[in-house]
Amino acid sequence: MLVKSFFAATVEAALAEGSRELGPEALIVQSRKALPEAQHLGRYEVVLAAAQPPGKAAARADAGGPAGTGEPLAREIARMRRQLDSLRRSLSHPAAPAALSFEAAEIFEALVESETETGLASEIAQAAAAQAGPDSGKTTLARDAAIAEIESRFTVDATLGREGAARRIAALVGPPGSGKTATLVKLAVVHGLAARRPAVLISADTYRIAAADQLRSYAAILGVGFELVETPRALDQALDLHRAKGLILIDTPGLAVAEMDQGADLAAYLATHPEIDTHLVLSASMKSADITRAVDRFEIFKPAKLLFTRLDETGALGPVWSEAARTGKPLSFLSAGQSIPEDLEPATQRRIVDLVLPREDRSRAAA
Ligand SMILES: Nc1nc2c(ncn2[C@@H]2O[C@H](COP(=O)(O)OP(=O)(O)O)[C@@H](O)[C@H]2O)c(=O)[nH]1
Ligand SMILES: [Mg+2]
Repeated sequence: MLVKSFFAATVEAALAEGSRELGPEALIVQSRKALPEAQHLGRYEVVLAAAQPPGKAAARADAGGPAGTGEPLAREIARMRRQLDSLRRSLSHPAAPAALSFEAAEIFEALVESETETGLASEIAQAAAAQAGPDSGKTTLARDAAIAEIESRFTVDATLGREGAARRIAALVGPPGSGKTATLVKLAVVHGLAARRPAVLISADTYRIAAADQLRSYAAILGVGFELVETPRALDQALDLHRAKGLILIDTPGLAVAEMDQGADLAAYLATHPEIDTHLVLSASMKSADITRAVDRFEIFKPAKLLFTRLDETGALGPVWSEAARTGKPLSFLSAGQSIPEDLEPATQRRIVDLVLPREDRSRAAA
């Protein structure tokens, strides 16, 4: 076993020099900013370990591992190669933290792949590195630390209406086509019909005639009440009229960027009635920056929760939890398809974490 430090102006250069000297199979023990006393040798230090210097490498493929772990050499080399690849890829990312263990670098890479906001991905990876220590081979420890860190950054709240209130009132707001009406019908089935709670569906969507008709038809099929309201005042009256109902769900017009003004009165009404639980409905397949813009734009409604649809249309859930982390708003429900009501599920941290940080064996199998 040969352990050696390589210094250079960049991590990449130090790595390149190290692999030239020790061979491409060399294992990275550590990469960090050089200590002050070694700064004259180069800004970064990469510590590499090799089983033996190249050339002298023995052909005893099933001899004990280089660290004396008893692991067959071939498997050890394959593992080192994966770690090197993974570290190289993540180090080439502009937001990658300078010094990460392999395990933390792999976590960073998985998070970036899930399109988690890079600053957040970097913080999670660093926290995982700090918890698991610099030692390699502690994949589970680092992963558990990363999971705990992710879970501490966002919340879920899969409830409708104020908990404990005699009647539950919820409104769905969001951009056109985000899935408000479809989700509202799913919620009516699960939290109304299935929970034996008398429900009424209210449509405040008077901009598109067909939109209200769609909800009216669903209400008829489900056998629940339906009201179309044109103004916040009419909404107020409808809420009063249906005060004995256990569940009231309010559908709202999908407001495009240029239409936000038209929704100002409704927004003001919902924002000032805390008994109405407003969920902002967004498509998980939207670009991350567009999700952030939509969240900021719909803040006039003061939505309490975020509800994501179209999980079936994206493999990258990073933006979903990054947005929950950024805003501090809990995730309520997740929709992953058009089936009513099967494709609606309560948001759980476990589900989100499983999607953004696939298990080691699963990501390996897929690679
Ligand atoms: N694939 C998929 N389609 C969805 C999902 N949720 C809603 N949709 C579909 O998206 C389209 C627009 O939904 P709609 O509820 O009318 O959007 P709204 O304008 O926000 O009311 C409809 O065809 C829905 O069936 C989902 O989770 N996955
Ligand atoms: Mg609609």
